[in-house]
Amino acid sequence: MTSAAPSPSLAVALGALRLKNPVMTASGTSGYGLDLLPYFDISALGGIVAKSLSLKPREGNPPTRLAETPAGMLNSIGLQNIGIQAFLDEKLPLLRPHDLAVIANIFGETVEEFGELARRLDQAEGISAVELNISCPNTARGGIEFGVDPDATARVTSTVRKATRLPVIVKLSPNVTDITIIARAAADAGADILSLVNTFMGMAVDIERRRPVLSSGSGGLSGPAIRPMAVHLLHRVARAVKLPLIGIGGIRSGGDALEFILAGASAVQVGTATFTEPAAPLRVAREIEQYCVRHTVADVNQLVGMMVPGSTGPAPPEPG
Ligand code: RRO
Repeated sequence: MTSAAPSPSLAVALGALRLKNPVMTASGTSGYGLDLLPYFDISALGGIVAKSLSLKPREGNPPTRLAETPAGMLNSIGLQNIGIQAFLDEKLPLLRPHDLAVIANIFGETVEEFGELARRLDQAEGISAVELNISCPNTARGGIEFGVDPDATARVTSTVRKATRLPVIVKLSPNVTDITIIARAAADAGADILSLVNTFMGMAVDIERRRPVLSSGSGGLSGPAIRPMAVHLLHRVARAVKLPLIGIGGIRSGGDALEFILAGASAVQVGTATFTEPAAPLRVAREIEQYCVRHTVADVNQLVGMMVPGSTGPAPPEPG
C-alpha cells in the first residue's frame, strides 16, 4: 500500500517577515488588497502589498494613465492614493480579520516624509512590514529620484530604519546603470529585505495623433515583457548582497515565480497579471506547490537560489 506524500511546506521567513507561502500581490495592482475580496479568500496568500501611501491624499495624473503594449502594460498613475491616515482608519481595520501579512508601501517627496510615514505605521496594529517606494517612475519629486542615487537610497533607508521596528523592504528601480550599487547602499543603510523590480521606463506613441499614448509622455512598463530582465537583475543582486529578496516582474504562473526563486528570491509579488485575472496570485501559489510535489521538494526554501552550480556563468565584476 502506498501513502500519499505529505504536502510540501511553503512557509518562508524573510528575516522577521514570516509568510505562509511565498506569494504576495504587488503594490499598486489591487488597491489596498480589498479589491480582491470578491474573487477569492486573500488569507490563502502570503501577503498583500498595498498601493503606495503618501502623507496627504493624491489624485494622481490625468488620463490617459494606462496603455497595453506587447506582452505588457504602461502606466502613469502618478501615485494616486487616499493618504496614510485614511488607510489606517478605513482600510487597515478591514484587512485585520484576514490571516496574511499586510505590507504598507510608502512614498515620500523628502527623506523626512519617509521617516514620518514609517513612524505612523510603527504605531499601527496589523502591519507586517514597510516597503519603501524609491522607484516610482511617475513623479517629478521623490520616487525614482532617490532610487537612482546610492547616497539618497542610504539616507531614506537609514531614516526609515530609525523610525520603525517593522521589517524594512527597499523596492529597487531597474532604471539604473548598476542595480547592485543601489542594492548594497540599501543593505548597508539597514534594509532587511530588497524587492525588485519596479517598472521599466517606457513610451508608446499614438501615430495617428502623433502624441504619446500616456498623458504624461512616458510611464512604467510591467508584465511578461519585463520578466527576463527582472530575473536577470534579481540574480545579479542575489550574488551582490546577503539580504532576503522578493522577485517582481511579469509573473503569471508558478513556473514564472520559480524562475525568480531559483535565481535567489525567497518570495515573489504578482502584479499586472491581476488586471486580467484577479485570482492569479492564488493560482501562482498553487502551481508552486504542484511543482514541489512533482519534484519531491519537501520545503520551498530548498529551491531558493538553487540553480545547478556552474550553470549561471561567471560572477559579474565588482563595481568601481
Ligand atoms: O503610481 C504610479 O504611477 C506608479 C508607482 Br507609485 C510605482 O511605483 N510604479 C509605477 O509603475 N507606477
